[in-house]
Amino acid sequence: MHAPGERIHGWQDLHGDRVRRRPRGWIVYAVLGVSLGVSTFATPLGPDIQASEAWIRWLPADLPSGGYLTLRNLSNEPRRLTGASSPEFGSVSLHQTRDAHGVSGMSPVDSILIAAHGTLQFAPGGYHMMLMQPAHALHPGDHVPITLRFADGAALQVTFEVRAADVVP
Ligand SMILES: [Cu+2]
Repeated sequence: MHAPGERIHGWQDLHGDRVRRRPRGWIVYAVLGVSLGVSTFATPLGPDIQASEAWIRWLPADLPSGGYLTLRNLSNEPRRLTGASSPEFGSVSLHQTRDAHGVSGMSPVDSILIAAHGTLQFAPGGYHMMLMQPAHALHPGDHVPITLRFADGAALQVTFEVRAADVVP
């Protein structure tokens, strides 16, 4: 795989044009232990959560946007995702869309467990990040940083690509 230092490099240019593109499509490499500006919270477990296919469904005007990605837990321990935040949104929350008695609705979830060596997929119709109060108008093609937080104190910054709503990834 890749050295930890190389992974760190992948999300340095959060708003720039140099978001890395790899042969198999763009993959956002994740770094654990970068936490909230409080280094004592960092958990030096290495990059054992890998994020990929991170995108935001663009919607016009001020409608809340949904954020989606795939997280792979490469470690031998379960990891619990407890929240997310972004300088680009006043509010980021974990949501789940569910069918209840034939009616689709969504509700906030406190946390999501990712099993050891498991995969958590956020996708329309299921888990998503509810992104509200954007600091700036978003446009398809923009790149937005979102920091994911885990129960063990680790944090993971991921760059999301804004895509038009009718584009199926
Ligand atoms: Cu929602």
